[in-house]
Amino acid sequence: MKTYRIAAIPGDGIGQEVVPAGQEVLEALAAADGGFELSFTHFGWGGDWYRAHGEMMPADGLDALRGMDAILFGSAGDARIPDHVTLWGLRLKICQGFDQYANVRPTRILPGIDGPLKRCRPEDLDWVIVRENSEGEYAGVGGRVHQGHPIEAATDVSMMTRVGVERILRYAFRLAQSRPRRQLTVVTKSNAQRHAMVMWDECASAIAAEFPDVRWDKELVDAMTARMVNRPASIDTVVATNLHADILSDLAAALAGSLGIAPTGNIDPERRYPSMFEPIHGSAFDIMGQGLANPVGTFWSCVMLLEHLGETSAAQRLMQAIESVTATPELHTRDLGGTARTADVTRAVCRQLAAQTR
Ligand code: NAD
Ligand code: K
Ligand code: MN
Repeated sequence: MKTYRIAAIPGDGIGQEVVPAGQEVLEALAAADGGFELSFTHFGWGGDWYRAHGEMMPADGLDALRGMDAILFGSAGDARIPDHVTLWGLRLKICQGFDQYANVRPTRILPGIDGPLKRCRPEDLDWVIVRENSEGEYAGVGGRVHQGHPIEAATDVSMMTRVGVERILRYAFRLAQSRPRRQLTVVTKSNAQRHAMVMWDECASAIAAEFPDVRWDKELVDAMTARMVNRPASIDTVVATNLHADILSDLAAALAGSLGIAPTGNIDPERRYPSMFEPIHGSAFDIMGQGLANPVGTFWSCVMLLEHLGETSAAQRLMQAIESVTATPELHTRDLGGTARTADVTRAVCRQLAAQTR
């Protein structure tokens, strides 16, 4: 029987609550399915590791992950350490070290969940946002001179390469092509940012010619936020830069009901390295350690992990179990207006998975 090696990196804050919940659900699924086994390796990297070792993960940490089939991640972010240190020292180190250049973020209004949009039916909001995940605004290029002085200058250079732009656009067109509506919106800010964003537009037009069966359009990122609220049904697949898609996908999650339910995959489409799956949310300092975190975003990320491993039917069964639980108001966590706790939702999903096999 196939055994998949999974790295579990809970990281910080509620990552330490939702990743063990995700592991529990995946193990229940493997037990119920019987077709594959999972072998988890736990990595205690993050803020605590930083306080003990002066870094968020060991220098040779990527080597420890290299042989894994997939990574389940929680969050990088500790209230006592600057956010740019935690993010760059852990999550971005893995994303960039393993060239996980496609960050895929599905959004749907799950059964039983009320989004804030008044006239939006569940079928009107079924999106996938593809985020460029290796360069752009988060390329790490820039610096500060004369730090602390009145003449201080600081830059974060948004560096886009043609190779990087073409590969993410091609990935997004291919993904759009695989979805029923075959529709892609390319988001830029090419009116104000007249170099890299204009290159995006040019690359999009060229690559679109390779996908004559995909309907595509362009939107400026500011207008895109309004379109997401006003005309959700006009959107299907979206591709945008690292920063733009980061922001759009938190909005998307909120429009679908909560930041706590949204999943993501940091994918190396060429499969040279392990891909990493995580909820899109962060450490949630305001609720950490209280058992209040919604684990659904992590569970849905586990669905994406299984799809990536090719375990399609297991992925479908987990998604069904998640949806039957979201459809039950008594199993809604506080972010969804309910009183259920992380452990209640986890137990309910495991029970649902066990019931499916009977
Ligand atoms: P956040 O996502 O941690 O929290 C924003 C709000 O959403 C909070 O009110 C929180 O309680 C709520 N929320 C988030 N996830 C939830 C869940 N599963 N269930 C219920 N409520 C949930 O964003 P933030 O406050 O901007 O960031 C906190 C820390 O997390 C920072 O250090 C930040 O850098 C880090 N962060 C890390 C990642 C990552 O590792 N991928 C992503 C985002 C933020
Ligand atoms: K996360
Ligand atoms: Mn984000």
